[in-house]
Amino acid sequence: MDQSSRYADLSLKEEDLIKGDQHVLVAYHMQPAAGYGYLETAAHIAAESSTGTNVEVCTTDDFTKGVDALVYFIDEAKGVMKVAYPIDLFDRNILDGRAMLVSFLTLCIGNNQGQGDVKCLKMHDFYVPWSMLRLFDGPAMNIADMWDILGRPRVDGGYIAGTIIKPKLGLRPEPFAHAAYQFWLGGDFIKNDEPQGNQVFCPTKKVMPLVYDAMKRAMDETGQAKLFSANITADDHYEMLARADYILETFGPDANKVAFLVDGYVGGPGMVTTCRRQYPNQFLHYHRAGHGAVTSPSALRGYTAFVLSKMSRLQGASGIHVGTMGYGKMEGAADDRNIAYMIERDSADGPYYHQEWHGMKATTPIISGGMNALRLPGFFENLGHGNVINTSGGGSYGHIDSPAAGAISLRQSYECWKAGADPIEFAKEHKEFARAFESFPGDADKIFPGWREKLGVHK
Ligand code: CAP
Ligand code: MG
Repeated sequence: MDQSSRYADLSLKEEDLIKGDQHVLVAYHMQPAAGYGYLETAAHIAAESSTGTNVEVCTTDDFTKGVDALVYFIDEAKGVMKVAYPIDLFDRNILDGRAMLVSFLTLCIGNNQGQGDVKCLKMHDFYVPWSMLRLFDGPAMNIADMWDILGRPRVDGGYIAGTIIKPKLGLRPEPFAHAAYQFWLGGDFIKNDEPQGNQVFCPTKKVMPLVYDAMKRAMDETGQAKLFSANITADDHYEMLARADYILETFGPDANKVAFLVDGYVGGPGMVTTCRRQYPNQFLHYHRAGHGAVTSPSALRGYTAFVLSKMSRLQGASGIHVGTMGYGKMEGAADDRNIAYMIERDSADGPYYHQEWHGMKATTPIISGGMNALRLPGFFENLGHGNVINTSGGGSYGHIDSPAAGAISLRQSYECWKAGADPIEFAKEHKEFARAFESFPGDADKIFPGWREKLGVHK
């Protein structure tokens, strides 16, 4: 049934919709299934994503039609469609009248994902009007709070050298804590790996006291504050709270040095908001493991990594993994820097919409995935700054001297880039950075051809 007479109005002007401040706007890449018209399919998507279904129903009244989502733009040749969603469509908390991200997902990336008349439907951008933006929690903490704890300026406090306890799973409490201690002798920040929790071979109530002891010893020995991002991901809300409360109690006077890691994609908005609202004094670390199922360029439905990151700022993520923009091991490209700019700036352009954040705190880009001291300079050059948290697992525990040397090599890499120094010349004066070349020879050969001769390495 062609519903375009009701669910499409191509005379609507985007600037008027933005000025009206009453619509969430969404840009999708869409291809209809064979045999279906473009506008007809777009209108069906708008229907299923708001007030309709695949047939007329007798119960529809005039008020209903007033909150129809409307297709206001299509470019069939490029496969782009845009929909205006009246903000009144979205669910509000009965507790405080505020917005919830799950409603945005249920409507805008909900049933429309399974329609038989659609071959491809992927959200590439969305615009949130101020009337809706102010109803989201946004971040309570971000990198500025970490710089504070590390004794750095709250603005441009620079690169935070981090790691992930590796191996991903399999360490028991003592070796786990020792791995943390070794890295903290040179680095700032350690996170649980995304699946690390309360495994039977490494119970939370055994390992966390040992990690805290390792943190205290490392802080004593280095005279520097250290940070730990503890995974509290769990299915059950109360389990999550139990983990978080135990960890805060364990770290006691140093609880301010604990961030909470939430596997936000697999855990979903409920888990992220639970952490955001129950623990507003802790940095909310959003790990996105699993997102590739929908964000990968090979996925024909879902949404992009850009959309995921923009949604995370609304939810209140203090930091989210934004990928390595082609410099690490995961999918990504240099222009993914627009993801970082959208979550860290107060005013930024997405692929289809400009977004003003009206002072909502920034979400910090977290850079992870196959990174090491050799890959970082190119990354910083592409992004244009180093005000990020970087977690290099292999890049630290794979350094041939020690995890501490790995950590130091990461920091030296940032200093090299910041100084605009030539990495080979810089390596001649900085041992840990130089030894990163020998630790990761494949990367060194690719990024710095001829490095062996220049650094006098002959094996
Ligand atoms: C990185 C990592 C990260 C992913 C996350 C891992 O380890 O801990 O979870 O890279 O990817 O488990 O692979 P390495 P993203 O540093 O050893 O690669 O940040 O793109 O979500
Ligand atoms: Mg990981």
